[in-house]
Amino acid sequence: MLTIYSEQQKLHNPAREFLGGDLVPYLESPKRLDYVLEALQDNNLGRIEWPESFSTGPIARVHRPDYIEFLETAWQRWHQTYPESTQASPYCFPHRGLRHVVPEQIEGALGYYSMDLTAPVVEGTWTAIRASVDCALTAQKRVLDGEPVAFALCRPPGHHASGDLMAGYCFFNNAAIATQAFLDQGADKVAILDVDYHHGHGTQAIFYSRNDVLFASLHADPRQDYPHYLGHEDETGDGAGLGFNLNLPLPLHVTGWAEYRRALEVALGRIGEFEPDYLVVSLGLDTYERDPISFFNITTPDFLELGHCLAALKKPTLFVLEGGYALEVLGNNTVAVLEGFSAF
Ligand code: SP5
Ligand code: ZN
Repeated sequence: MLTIYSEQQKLHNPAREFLGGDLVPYLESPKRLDYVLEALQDNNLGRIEWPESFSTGPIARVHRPDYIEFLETAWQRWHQTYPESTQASPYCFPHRGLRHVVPEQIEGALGYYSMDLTAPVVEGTWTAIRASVDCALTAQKRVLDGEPVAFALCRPPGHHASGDLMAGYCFFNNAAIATQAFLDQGADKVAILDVDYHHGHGTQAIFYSRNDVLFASLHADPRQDYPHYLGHEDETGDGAGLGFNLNLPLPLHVTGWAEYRRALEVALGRIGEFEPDYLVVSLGLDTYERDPISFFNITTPDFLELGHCLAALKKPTLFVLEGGYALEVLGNNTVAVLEGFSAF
């Protein structure tokens, strides 16, 4: 399987994040890329290529221009205010009853463009998030040009980022940008299947009123885990998009492969019915049984099965890496899905 990867993605390297009331080492670490690369190579999974460089044009099809400009300049603005600081984080947000006007000052602007505290901007963030999008768009282009499947080894991940909000380690929504690129280059319909443990609320929001993109997601019940405020079963789409959003929330602790597979069949059935030209998989490996922040019980052999199930759709497929924080096994779990897909 063809993999697209860029070393520049490592330049986003925040030291810490807020978790459980404390500052802890940043879980979405650049090391994730090394573990996945190493496993791809050890298992001879195929060619690994660098991405092409794309302009911000395809990003602007999904994200607001002022948000893109904000991300490009945020570090420099923060650094002018706090020359000693190594990461920019918001602390105040335009909550219920407050005005949604972009503040002039960087701290206010950071809150305006953030849903939570877990997407800190550092010196290398802009370069890394552009490289991450480049990986997704290069892999997308290969699939468009006839490659049956490609893997975008992306980081930072994207599925929590909406049109103008960063969240949950995500800045630009790689999967959404690639999906929109398929449509802009002639596809009529694209399905996104999000198998990350967390609901891909950014992706859902971006396509919520659209009927040319089916968004289907299996994830931790938002009543029990992040992103807490979106991802319920009754979110089925809006306007023309009604019926084109499928959420399958699953309970923490008791979701193993048997339960997961039943929900997966529902999602795959709906995708089959939709008859997409392309399938984009938001591939999170944080459903793994020993993931440090997640509570499903999916095993490495189950990931192989997952790959099999996805291949049964028989669609040109783009895999985009999202979450997965059990570092030592992240590579093996990723390879399991991709091998399961290829072996079908
Ligand atoms: C891309 C991705 O996987 N982003 C995930 C961001 C999750 N950040 C919040 C983690 C909160 C963990 N709390 C777990 C408590 C469950 N009872
Ligand atoms: Zn996740």
